[in-house]
Amino acid sequence: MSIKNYLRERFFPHMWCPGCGHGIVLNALLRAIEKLGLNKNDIVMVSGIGCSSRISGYVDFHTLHTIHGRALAFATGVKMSRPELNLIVPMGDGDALSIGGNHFIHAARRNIDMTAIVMNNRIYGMTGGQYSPLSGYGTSATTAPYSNIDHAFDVVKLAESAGASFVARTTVYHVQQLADIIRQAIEHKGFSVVEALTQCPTYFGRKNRLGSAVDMMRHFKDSTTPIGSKAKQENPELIERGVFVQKDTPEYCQEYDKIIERAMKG
Ligand SMILES: Cc1ncc(C[n+]2csc(CCOP(=O)(O)OP(=O)(O)O)c2C)c(N)n1
Ligand code: SF4
Repeated sequence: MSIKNYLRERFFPHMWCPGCGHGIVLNALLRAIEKLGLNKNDIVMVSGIGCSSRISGYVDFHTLHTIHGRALAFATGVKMSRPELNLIVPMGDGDALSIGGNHFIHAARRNIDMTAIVMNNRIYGMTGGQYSPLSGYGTSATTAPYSNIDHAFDVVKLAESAGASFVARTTVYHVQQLADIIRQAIEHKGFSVVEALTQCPTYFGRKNRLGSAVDMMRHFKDSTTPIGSKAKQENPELIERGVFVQKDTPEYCQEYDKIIERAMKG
């Protein structure tokens, strides 16, 4: 099936600013789905609120555009009632890890089979550039005009320690790797987390004087390296890209089925 069949063309043009990285994530996601040959009727995309969450308007799957920070809770409900469907949950860093941080931890802990894509642009884009938990110490935002004193945390480490059975990170510069990682995440049986570093030139870029969208993408190229590379040993500041965790852990819906079976036997 061609990629165009996965798009809701009537919803275009999209609402993203010129140079926004979110469209690249959409592109990579559709290429991953095309490669897997999934039927669009077997896919449910659940999103919350944010520029990133608007992605659910542009795909011709079953879609739920829900409330800020609660996409994983809605997705859990869908998956528990229709476990045969493929659940994809795109979230901004604010949506996933600020207001939605608790849901993120517990979805990972349960290892429920769905793919969470954290579109990390280090800012609240939709509401005008407030700092997010991933903005980082020393950055600027509309709510941190004299510099942010909150520290960021590592999404990959959080997801891993909370129990996600597939955890990966890459950037929108590395678009082929992004499509490949999303494909692997969808194929994986369990809670999969893909952190996609992406640019918000309108707020994070402008507030932090990072130049154009192209400059920001170049920065993703220069500031990241494959997991375990020699470059990382020489420069520990580099951010690693690739698949960090891929393991077999009992999946929540399957475990729940066993409980039902036990209960029926009395
Ligand atoms: C309960 C609730 N609180 C706050 C908001 C306002 N709000 C909408 S989107 C958003 C943050 C968006 O940032 P992020 O999730 O990082 O996505 P981005 O827009 O950067 O892609 C906030 C605070 C809301 N819609 N609902
Ligand atoms: S405000 Fe930022 S995140 Fe939102 S569409 Fe514009 S560039 Fe993208």
